[in-house]
Amino acid sequence: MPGFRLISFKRCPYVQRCVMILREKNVEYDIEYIDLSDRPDWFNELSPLGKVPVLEVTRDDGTKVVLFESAVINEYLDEVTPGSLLPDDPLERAHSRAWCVFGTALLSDAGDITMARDEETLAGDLERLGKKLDRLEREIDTGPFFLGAEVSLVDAAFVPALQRLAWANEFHPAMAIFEGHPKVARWWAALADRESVVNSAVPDLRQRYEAYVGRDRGGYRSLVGARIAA
Ligand SMILES: N[C@@H](CCC(=O)N[C@@H](CS)C(=O)NCC(=O)O)C(=O)O
Repeated sequence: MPGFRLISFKRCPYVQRCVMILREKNVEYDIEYIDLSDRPDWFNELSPLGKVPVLEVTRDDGTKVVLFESAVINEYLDEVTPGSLLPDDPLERAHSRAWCVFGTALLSDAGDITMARDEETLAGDLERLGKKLDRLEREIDTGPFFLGAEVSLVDAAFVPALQRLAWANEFHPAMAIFEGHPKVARWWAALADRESVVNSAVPDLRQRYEAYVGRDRGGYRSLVGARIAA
């Protein structure tokens, strides 16, 4: 097995996806945290897009390959470890990958609602999010996970979005994010306490997230952030 060094930023949702899969697959790895607001030179050199996650893979002969993009990293990790977290059938596999992309879109919506600074913006963001959650609700079958009984790469793609939506919902329950979406709520409930999800980020992720969302942003505070600060 090659050596794995994952470069992370403590609050990064995309890195969480990769850590979850490393843990689901019982892979040994080193993790190194950087400060994205003060990027070390070696990171600028290493990361082609200047983003985390980056997975530096050391082959048995000592040569290294740098992978980037959470979805690409996860597919690679899945391929080189026993058992597959994607369906065998090419069409079903493509369908799963498509839903991983949907997970990224949901993460973007979750970011928008946590950062909305006025009620009008928040209402628009919530409407857009609601439509996505309605669609997701129709897509989930028997659960408990997206593809059924077993965790898959699709679950990993959604974990950061579902986690942040659950937090936003607590701070601002009027959002009622999971109301009318019982399957999505059950799905997150099945994932939330899983070891790979709990340990997908640093233990104080939630405090870091709260500090970030609640902090003064150029004289403004997001509505969710204001609830945290209150
Ligand atoms: N599509 C990328 C997104 C990664 C990403 O945006 N990471 C953020 C941190 S959470 C980052 O490194 N941002 C720094 C930048 O954009 O300069 C993935 O899935 O890995």
